[in-house]
Amino acid sequence: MRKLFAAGFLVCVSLLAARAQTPSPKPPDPAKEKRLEWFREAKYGMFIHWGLYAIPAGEWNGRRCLGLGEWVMNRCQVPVKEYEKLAARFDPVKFNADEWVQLAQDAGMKYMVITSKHHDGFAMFKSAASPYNVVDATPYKKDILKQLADACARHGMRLGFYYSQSQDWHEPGGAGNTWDFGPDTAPDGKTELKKYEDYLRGKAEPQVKELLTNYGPVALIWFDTPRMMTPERGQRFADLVRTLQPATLIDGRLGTEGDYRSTGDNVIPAEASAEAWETPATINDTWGFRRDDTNWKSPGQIAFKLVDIVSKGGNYLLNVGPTAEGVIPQPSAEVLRTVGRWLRVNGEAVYGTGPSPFGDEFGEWTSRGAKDVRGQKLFLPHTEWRVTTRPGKLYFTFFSEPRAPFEIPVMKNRVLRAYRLADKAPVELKTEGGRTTFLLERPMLDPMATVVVVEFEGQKVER
Ligand code: FHN
Repeated sequence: MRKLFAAGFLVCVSLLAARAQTPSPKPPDPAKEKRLEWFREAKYGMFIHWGLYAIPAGEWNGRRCLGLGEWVMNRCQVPVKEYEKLAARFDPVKFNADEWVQLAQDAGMKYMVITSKHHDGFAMFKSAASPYNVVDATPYKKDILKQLADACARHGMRLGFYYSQSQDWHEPGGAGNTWDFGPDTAPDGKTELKKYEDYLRGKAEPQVKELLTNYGPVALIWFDTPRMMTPERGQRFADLVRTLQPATLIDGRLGTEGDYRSTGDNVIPAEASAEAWETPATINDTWGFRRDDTNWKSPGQIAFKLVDIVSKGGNYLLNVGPTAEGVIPQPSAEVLRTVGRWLRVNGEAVYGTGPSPFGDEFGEWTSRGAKDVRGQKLFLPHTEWRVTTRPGKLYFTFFSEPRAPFEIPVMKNRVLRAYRLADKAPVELKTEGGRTTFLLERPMLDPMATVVVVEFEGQKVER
């Protein structure tokens, strides 16, 4: 008995100790929530990866460089002296900022984020901090960001800038260029071998300052790959943003806390979460244009991913990779426009909605210990339907035809009525033994995705 008591006491003590170590949830930050308001409403944005890498488009001197288009310099280990010659050939005569913004609007996207400087170090804007920029180093001579910022202002579109703060393969002090400048760090992985501080203070920080000063309101700064970004260094960028444009959002890849969580590339979490988050994703398999990548996702796949993400509380930042001439490849534009047409009819189920109150519809974790390609526990997604919410309403989006009556999960609120969102046609509800079902007409009104709105008594619809 005494032994039992002692064991129980020990368990209690260790439980209490564990509780003491668990960080308590952070108190809500009203300023951050305010900044995030538009982001939570927007749900869907256009990512644009555009730079000198669009010229080689995945090849160097006739050799295919495998991997992402914007990584061509790295993949084919192109020396700076060779790669920078591309600037003399950059003349995107077909670039039309208004057309790009119009496409984003036709696609139903509510914000745009363009690479202002990717890892190759080339700035798509006029910069006093480095002559390696589109105005000073190309025959084109015009500031891409300025044109896009002006067009966005004309069309009422929010604009954000991607900025590679750590990797800069053009600068001896920047991270990432091992083929010209050697490794970033000693084998201990800590001791820095480059003049990284000089690069940060001499180029990256001044350029971020330029971005926040010369282009009007910046919706967000999208930092990336925070190599060697200590919290202190990250904070210097965060301070710049907060001081120059307090309303600008910071993504989740700065190296210190941003305003929202960025998932891995093309990663859609298995579950919903209340914090703000965003999935950056490709429409084919590259970000920067590659001539050989025509693996476009279909409109149905994009629509599913969008609603899947939104039903889990996130945003979808979908990328296009324009050609060196300044054209967004036609097949990708067509996919975007098709999804945009669907959104014009069904956008009420997407913009500004809340996440699913359920979760079972997302899929299930395999019980057999299998791993996915990333080595993570395997999740088997279900793709039949997703649900989003507004006060008093649930929006069920069906991606395949339910063959049997669909049972509305039991909620505390009483069901009032249901209708198809696209044409407002009533959907007949059957209630038996406390269970409410409906049968969706076949073929579905829109084979890509059909939304049924279910209205409930009261505003807060709860399980
Ligand atoms: O290395 C980059 C890559 O080129 C691309 O910009 C993506 C977009 O999320 N971010 C990095 C890899 O995660």
